[in-house]
Amino acid sequence: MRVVLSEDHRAQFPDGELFDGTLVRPFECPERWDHVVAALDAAGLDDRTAPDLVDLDRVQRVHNPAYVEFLADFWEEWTASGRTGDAIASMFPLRGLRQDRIPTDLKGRLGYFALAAETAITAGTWRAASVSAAIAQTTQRLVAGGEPVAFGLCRPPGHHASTDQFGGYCFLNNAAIAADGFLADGAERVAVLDVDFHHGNGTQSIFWERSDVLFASLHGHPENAFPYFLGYADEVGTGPGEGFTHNYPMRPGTAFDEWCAALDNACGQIADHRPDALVVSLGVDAFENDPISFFSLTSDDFTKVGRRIGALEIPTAYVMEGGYAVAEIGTNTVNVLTGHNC
Ligand code: Q9C
Ligand code: ZN
Repeated sequence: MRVVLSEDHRAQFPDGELFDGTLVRPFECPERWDHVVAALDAAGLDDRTAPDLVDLDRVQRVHNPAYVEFLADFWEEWTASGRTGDAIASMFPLRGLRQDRIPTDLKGRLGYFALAAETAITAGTWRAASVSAAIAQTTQRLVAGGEPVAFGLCRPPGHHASTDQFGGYCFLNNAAIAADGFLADGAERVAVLDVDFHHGNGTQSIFWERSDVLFASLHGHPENAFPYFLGYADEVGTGPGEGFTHNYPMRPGTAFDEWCAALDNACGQIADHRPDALVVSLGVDAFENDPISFFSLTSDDFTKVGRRIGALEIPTAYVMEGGYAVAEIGTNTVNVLTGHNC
């Protein structure tokens, strides 16, 4: 299996994550990547490829150009204004406030494009996020070119990023960029399967009105889990996209039997869609010991997840999303990938 990766991910590592009233060491940390690489090494998955340069025209088929410009330029403006710390949003265009005006003030602009306050923009954010998107693009291109399956070790993750919002550790929606890349390369139908513990709100919103990209997500119930305000079962898409979004919210303590039944349903819906390609948002934070999640999948369960996805026999691009049990993230991720091929 081809694996696409880059050391440039290290550029994204904020000084702190806003958590329970203090700044803690970010859960989304560079060692996550090291543990995945170590597990790939141990499993003999050593067919490594560096990403091509990011294709920004394709990124802008998914993301608002003003948002991309914001991400690319913000840090320079932030430091030019005399600030030295990371940029954390604290005011957002919420209920009763205008959403049709982008402030000129930097904190106003930051809040306009932010979804949540735990995710800081740092000196290296654009570097890491754009390379992460490039990894998704190269992974997609390998699969479009005939590889039956490939893995993009994206970091930072992407599935919470919408067309013009960052948050939940995400800046550019790597999975959506890959899915759209398949369409740009001639696919008629694509599916995105999101098995990260958190709802893929960004991916859902990007494809909400479209019938060519089916989106299915298994996640912690929004009454109980981030991102809280999307991911209910009655969200099915709208207009031409109606019936092409499928949500499986599940409650705290959900174990593999129930989770796997949802996966099986989602896989049936994906098969019925007859996609030319599949993108998997591969978060492994459904793991029992994940520090910020509440499902109880075991490491062995992840092998079965890969086997179920592989049984679809659809050309598949896996892109890394979450997973914060750092010591086990490698085993869990690689178990999915090796399960896919057996
Ligand atoms: N009390 C991904 O897995 N908030 N993002 C956590 C915990 C943010 C997760 C708060 C979680 C974002 C890609
Ligand atoms: Zn997650």
